Amino acid sequence: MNIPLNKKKVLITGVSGQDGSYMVDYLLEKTDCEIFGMVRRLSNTNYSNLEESFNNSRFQLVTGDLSDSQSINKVVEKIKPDYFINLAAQSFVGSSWDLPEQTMDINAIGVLRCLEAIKRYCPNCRFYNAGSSEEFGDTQYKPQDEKHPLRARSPYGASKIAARQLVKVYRESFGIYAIQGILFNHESERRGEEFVTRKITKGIARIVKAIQNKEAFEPVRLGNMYALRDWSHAKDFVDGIWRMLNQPIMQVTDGVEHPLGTLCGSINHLLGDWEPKEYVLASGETHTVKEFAEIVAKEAGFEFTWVGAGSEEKMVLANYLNDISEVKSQVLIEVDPKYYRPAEVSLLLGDSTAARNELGWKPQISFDNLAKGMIKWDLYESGVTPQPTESACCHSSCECSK
Ligand code: G4F
Repeated sequence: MNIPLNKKKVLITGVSGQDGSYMVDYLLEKTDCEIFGMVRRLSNTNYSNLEESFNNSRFQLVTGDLSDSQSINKVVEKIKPDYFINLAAQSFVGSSWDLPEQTMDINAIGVLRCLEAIKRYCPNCRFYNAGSSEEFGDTQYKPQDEKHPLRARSPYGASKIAARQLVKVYRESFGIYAIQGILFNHESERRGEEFVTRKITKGIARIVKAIQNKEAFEPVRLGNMYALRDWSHAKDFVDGIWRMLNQPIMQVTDGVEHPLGTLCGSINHLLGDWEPKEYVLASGETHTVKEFAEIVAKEAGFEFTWVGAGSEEKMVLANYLNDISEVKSQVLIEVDPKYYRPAEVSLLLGDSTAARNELGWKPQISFDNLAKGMIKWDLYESGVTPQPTESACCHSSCECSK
């Protein structure tokens, strides 16, 4: 492990996943930090999201495992990071009913292991833990802001609430700059295929390819298409996370806040009565799974109609590039009750006013462009279309003004 002396050091867990890899891209571009990506020692590794980062000497991998405190202690003791961004998790809500203990162990006890390591080896480190709108569960009002009660509907949601409480305890007991953001759904072409957005875009791309090859195809099978989610692009959220980690430290005198500085490092123990805040990151729009599927199918060139209702509802092909005479199957999407969850979070709609006003954060990529960008990417990956042209700044769907 090559440890630099002067530059700020950032330790990121979950670094090969969607959020971790975008965080690496962001930090390499926007800061001069040295980045340590923590990965488990696995025989089957997939670092495809990190391919470009490996060319940068400011990025390196280290080995550690959230389920093993010794390995975390070792990494933290050696690196003594200035920032510790914990993006590793059992992040699939659907699996959390089948793997409740593992979910709790990684998502809650894993956080405790990180906090203990920080307390012991680098108490001035700033710690971010990935929190979730799933903590709001059966929501009481909309849009949901930071004050919304925590009412989990899944073992996953419960594990994130437990982690939030641990982060709070370590912040208040030991003066550690430890926060857990409240992130609503965020997606991209790096999203895992078990999540509904990527499952749809991969599935529709597979169908386009089958039609091109004049082959029959299986439909995409989904659960509850009427769940409402507040979806954004993951790229926008890593910017929000970094802003949350870099709130200026304030000193509270007679109830009034005065800035102490923005540098992390040796001033955390002066937090005193001031605490860093935990913010909601969200687009402020909510859409059904069905709406997402419609945008994707249209972008892929399909004309379709919906037939049936409930578990019989289907998206059926009406036309494809003006000719369906040679198409061998007709159903693009159908419901399979096996994907229904034991308890559903029906409506998520976030209120990120505080992050927008206090951190200057704003998402750049719309829901529509997120869906279109993802299907374009999957059509390319399936070999149906040439590579989408990236805009100068980031992504084919990006709307930012650069
Ligand atoms: O894509 P999903 O699996 O994401 P979910 O459960 O909302 O959780 C994601 O967002 C959270 C933030 O709010 C994160 F904390 C969490 O880690 C994860 O990133 O499901 C979205 C919705 C659900 O209502 C689900 O029931 O889509 C519905 N759905 C319908 N059919 C399906 C399917 N979900 C999946 N995964 N697969 C289906 O076939």
